Amino acid sequence: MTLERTTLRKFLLNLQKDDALDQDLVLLIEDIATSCRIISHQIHNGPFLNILGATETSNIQGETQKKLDVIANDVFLSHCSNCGRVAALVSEELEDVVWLKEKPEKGDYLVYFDPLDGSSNLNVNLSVGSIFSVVELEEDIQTLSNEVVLLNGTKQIFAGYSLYGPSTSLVFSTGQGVNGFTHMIGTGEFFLTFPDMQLPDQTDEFAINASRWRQWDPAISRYVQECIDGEAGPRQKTFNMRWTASMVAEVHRILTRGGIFLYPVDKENEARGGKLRLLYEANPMSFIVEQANGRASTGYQRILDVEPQSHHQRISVILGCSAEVERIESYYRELER
Ligand code: P6P
Repeated sequence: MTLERTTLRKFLLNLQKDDALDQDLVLLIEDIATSCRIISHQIHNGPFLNILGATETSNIQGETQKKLDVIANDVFLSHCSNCGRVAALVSEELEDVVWLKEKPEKGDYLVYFDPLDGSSNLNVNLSVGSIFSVVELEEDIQTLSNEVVLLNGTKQIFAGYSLYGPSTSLVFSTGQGVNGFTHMIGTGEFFLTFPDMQLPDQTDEFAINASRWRQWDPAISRYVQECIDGEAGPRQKTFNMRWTASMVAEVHRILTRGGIFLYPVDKENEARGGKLRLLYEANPMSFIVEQANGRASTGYQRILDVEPQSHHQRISVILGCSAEVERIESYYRELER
């Protein structure tokens, strides 16, 4: 059966043949996939490798780093450096941009990644993921400054994630829809298993950390309350709720069966701009969700249009089935009026 399946390499070379993908980007995506294979192996053998604990260090976010946060970051750094066209790397785990070239040129790549998202799930054997995206420089760079990487999400030419769950999924888009692959233990191959992922227009499932309800703004409170009111309320249907504390797992579930994910700015996190980071969490996931016929918004504007002010900037994230995201946007507009 597997002989009839499409490997990642075959899929990418088919895109390249159609001139939809540059050879260098094919190589970079393969290196990212290799990083995901290595991280998957580390995670699934974590208890035997003494790497599930925390380190003594914190990252720029002030979060205590797990040993696997550091390992995953190093894996991405080393593999994404193979491609001669990668000019810089932006990682959630590193304070500053990592420059690989003294004189970056037009056409070089910037790689943004969260090497291990949701790592608080590691010690309890729940899903975690990696998030990554690539932007192509539109001009030669004269000065290596952090500001160079502050490009909005519409500039992405590739975005994807790897979900380390019961199986390891690799899902990405190069702007021609969304396709998902599953890692076959043993052969190490990624085979195409979720071709052309599309979000349904409607859903009856929402994902939010409900323990934060006291902090929510009225638009979010209204939306969640109406979901909970179910058939007796204005939505006139029953909703289900999920929360896995892993954005990658939430997005994969939403891509697979629909839904909406909410991590809005609230009274507790508004001083920091929210919880999730724009460049290497919200932008890649928004690119993927839009490519799958969904919508991704701050509540006030399309996430991909947000002009970054700093490379670890946080942002409000509401993404998933278009009708649900549009409903919340309408609630924010009503509040403004
Ligand atoms: P909370 C993981 O730390 C993360 O960045 C996302 O993957 C996840 O959706 C969210 O934070 C979980 O946040 O408030 O449940 O800890």
